[in-house]
Amino acid sequence: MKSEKHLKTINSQGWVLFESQLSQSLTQGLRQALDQAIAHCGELQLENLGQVLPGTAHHLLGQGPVFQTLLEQAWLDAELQTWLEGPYILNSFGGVANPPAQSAYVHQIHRDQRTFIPNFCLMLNLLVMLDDFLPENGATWLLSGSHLSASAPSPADFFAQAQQICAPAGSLLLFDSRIWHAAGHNKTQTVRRGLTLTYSRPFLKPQFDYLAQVKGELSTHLNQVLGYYARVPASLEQWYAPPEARFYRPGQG
Ligand SMILES: O=C(O)CCC(=O)C(=O)O
Repeated sequence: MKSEKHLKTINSQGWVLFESQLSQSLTQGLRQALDQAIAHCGELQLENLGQVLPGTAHHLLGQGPVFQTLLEQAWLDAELQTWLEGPYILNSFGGVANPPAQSAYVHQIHRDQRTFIPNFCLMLNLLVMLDDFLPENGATWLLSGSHLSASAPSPADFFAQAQQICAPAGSLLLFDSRIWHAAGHNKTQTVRRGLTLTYSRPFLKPQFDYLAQVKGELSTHLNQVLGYYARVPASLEQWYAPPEARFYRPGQG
């Protein structure tokens, strides 16, 4: 099975690249919706935090139907299930434009899972490239194998050993959330956009109530990914429900 082969790669180097997966029309729709979301979130950031976090938007589900479409299409579902050993949920759904000549928190060397658990993959990042990722526009730097290490590399060690992951728009980069990484600096005149999703095992609390952002009947996949099968019961009636109606269903880890 292909996902089994990739499992070895992600276990050892911490990441796998899937080039040119999304159609051009989906990629274009996501670019437009991300531009709008960045403008909207920028206004909120200024109003509430007193500053704009350059080129960043958070919790995109609910900020444009195309973001729900992307989730519904279940990209890399087999791989996510293999690496997270069963059903998984969305932990966060953000976007980055990496604007020219600006610094943002994503340029710092960081990892997205703050709690380091050795030998246990709790969360995976899915980076959806919406523009071509190139050395000059700040393709993401990843330090292969660093998901196995508890401590942060020094900047000198990081930039001596890390590599920039370059690929065409529409490519998907999946990596263990323990890996040390950084957005590159954009030295061109145009934005380099990407969506930054994380998926976790269902028992990890998501960063946002994504179920509350969607309306109407959802597919089984979307219910799973948005955490409908991993909710916290609020009454004994909800707790004493048959397995198929439980708030926290069997098989969710
Ligand atoms: O935009 C990038 O290149 C990296 C984004 C990132 O660091 C993150 O989502 O944690």
